[in-house]
Amino acid sequence: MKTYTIALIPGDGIGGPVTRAAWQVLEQVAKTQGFGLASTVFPWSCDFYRKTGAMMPADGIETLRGFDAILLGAVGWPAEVPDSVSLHGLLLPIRKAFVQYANIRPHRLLPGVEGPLKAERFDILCIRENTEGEYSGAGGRVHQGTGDEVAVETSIFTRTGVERILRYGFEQARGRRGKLASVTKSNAQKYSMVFWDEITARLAAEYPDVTVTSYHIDAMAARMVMAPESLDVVVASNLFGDILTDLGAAIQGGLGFAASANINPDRSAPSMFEPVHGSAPDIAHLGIANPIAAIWSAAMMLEHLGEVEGARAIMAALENTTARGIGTKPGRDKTDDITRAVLASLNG
Ligand code: GGG
Repeated sequence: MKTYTIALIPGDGIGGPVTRAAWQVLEQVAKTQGFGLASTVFPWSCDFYRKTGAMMPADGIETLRGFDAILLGAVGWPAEVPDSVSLHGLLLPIRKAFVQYANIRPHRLLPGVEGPLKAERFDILCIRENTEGEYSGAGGRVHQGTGDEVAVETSIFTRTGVERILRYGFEQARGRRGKLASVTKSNAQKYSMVFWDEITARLAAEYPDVTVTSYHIDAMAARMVMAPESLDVVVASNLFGDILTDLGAAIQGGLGFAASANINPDRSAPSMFEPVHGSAPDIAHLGIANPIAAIWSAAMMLEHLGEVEGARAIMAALENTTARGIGTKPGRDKTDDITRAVLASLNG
């Protein structure tokens, strides 16, 4: 029997309960599908930072490298640790060190979930560049605290980075409905984004079966609201992808439904799976975090590991659960009740 080693990083706030829910579902699927799962829990979080002065130990990346995959909950506790410290101390280093350059975020309505739009039939796969661009961390501040203070933050776009994320997008589009939307702001950002557009146009010649359209980020934001059904695969830079996928989450009913995968397509290091949402300190102790995004992310993990039937079983159980109206309204149902309903659907 194949056993997968999974690093669990629950993180902060609602990260704990939603990761526990996802793990319960995974364990049950493993039993029925005949594969094994071995977890190691890492307490890396803002609490860990408070105790040690770092979000993870100095050898954290090397510790994770040996695992088949990483399942993460949520990171951030801004009342005690600045978000810029927690994000740059855990999530971003993992994505960069393990070359998880493709951040995949599916946006569609699960049955029974009411989104804010009239359009109900959309199925968008957002692909966010995940290792460079606006989140490269290149910059600095001088003359701090004086009237002459200067802050500079530089986006870095490399040919390797842009080409590989676009190529990944073209391949995904080829396996779906054959449409790729490439998102920039090349009228205003005339170096990096024009570079991105040029690479899109060059690659398009290699994929004559894929229909490519370039959009500016502002037009794409409007399109995702006005005509989401017209979109298939959407590829964007790190920051633009981050923002668009919160919009994607909103049109699919809320962050409680937005799953994501940080993929290393070459499989040279583990990939990481996490709900799009953060730690939600405002509801962290209420027991009402929606575990659906985390469970959906766990299904994406199984698919990546090759356990396609297991992934399908989880998605069917999620759809069965929401179709019965469970977990469909933010804050109404308890995390444990939603999890129990998913587990029951898996059994049924
Ligand atoms: N579920 C992971 C998490 O805590 N996300 C919150 C967040 O701020 N993420 C930033 C990012 O995805 O770049």
